Amino acid sequence: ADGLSGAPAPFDKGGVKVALISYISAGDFFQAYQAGAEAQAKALDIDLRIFPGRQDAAEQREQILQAINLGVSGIVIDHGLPESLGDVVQQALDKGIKVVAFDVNLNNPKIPQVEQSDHELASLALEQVAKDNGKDFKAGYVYVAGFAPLDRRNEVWDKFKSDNKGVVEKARFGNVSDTTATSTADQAKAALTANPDISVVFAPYDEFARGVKLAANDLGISSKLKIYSADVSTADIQEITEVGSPWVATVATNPAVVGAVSIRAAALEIAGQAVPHQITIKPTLLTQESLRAAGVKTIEDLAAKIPAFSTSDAATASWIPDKLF
Ligand code: SR1
Repeated sequence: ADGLSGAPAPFDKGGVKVALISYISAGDFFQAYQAGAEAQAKALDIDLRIFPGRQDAAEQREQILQAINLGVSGIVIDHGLPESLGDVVQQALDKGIKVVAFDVNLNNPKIPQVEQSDHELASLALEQVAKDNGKDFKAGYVYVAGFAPLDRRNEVWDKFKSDNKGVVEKARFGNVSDTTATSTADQAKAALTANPDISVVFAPYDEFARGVKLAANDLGISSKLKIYSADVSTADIQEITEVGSPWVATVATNPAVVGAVSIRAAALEIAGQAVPHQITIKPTLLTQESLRAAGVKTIEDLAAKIPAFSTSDAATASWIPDKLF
């Protein structure tokens, strides 16, 4: 470790240990988030220890204790179940370890919370739903309670339904696991078969949307269904823009940028510099039509066209390199 010239201690010496502890590692969003965190850590000469997430609350607790024993200066917690994390996170804070939370509400004034502005994300998606379908339709909804971003998006869906009584939620399903898309596809098949009048599915997580699209394809109903989601990846762009795709819009940030912001927030905390308690990265609406018209095929194409997909001004400082992608 050589350190960063002009950086405050301990980054001037380099090799600062930081742990990234995820609840979920599978899927495009989480892989890109981790890649962004790794790129930012490398640029800061951070020794990043990555603990893979297997949707296991007990294992995530254990990983936090392991990170404490490794002598890390900071821990980034990426998703998780708040009720199982409070006491071990407090142990880390008591040892002077800085903690940053992404998409898990740890409700502690000492812990900066990173999120993708989920209320705005869901609002943009549902505005597009209303624009394309009016306010009188039968809907399917994919949701799993207990995940902070999904719970925030759900608040907006609830309000959308109560403001628009012609929108009827006929079926609700969902699953978060290491096979989210295929398990959701099985549930979607049953829901769409039982409710053939569903014309819109709000699936605010790309793995959910991929599952619903698979089901629509298997049932041969892609032409009479419209799917609206959150998140984007190169694979998602291909699925959205392919001929006849029912996946017509998504609202997203670049997850790699979110990963980088999370590491920068931890670095600022470790350096004793100010970090806002709430750090939000704003999402962008991406419709099938706009992606096709702009010839966007990859996340890199998006980064070239939309500044928010290449960088964010959240949690920056003059000593932190932030041109990573
Ligand atoms: C299970 S929670 C999945 C969501 O977490 C991140 O906020 C992504 O946007 C994804 O939709």
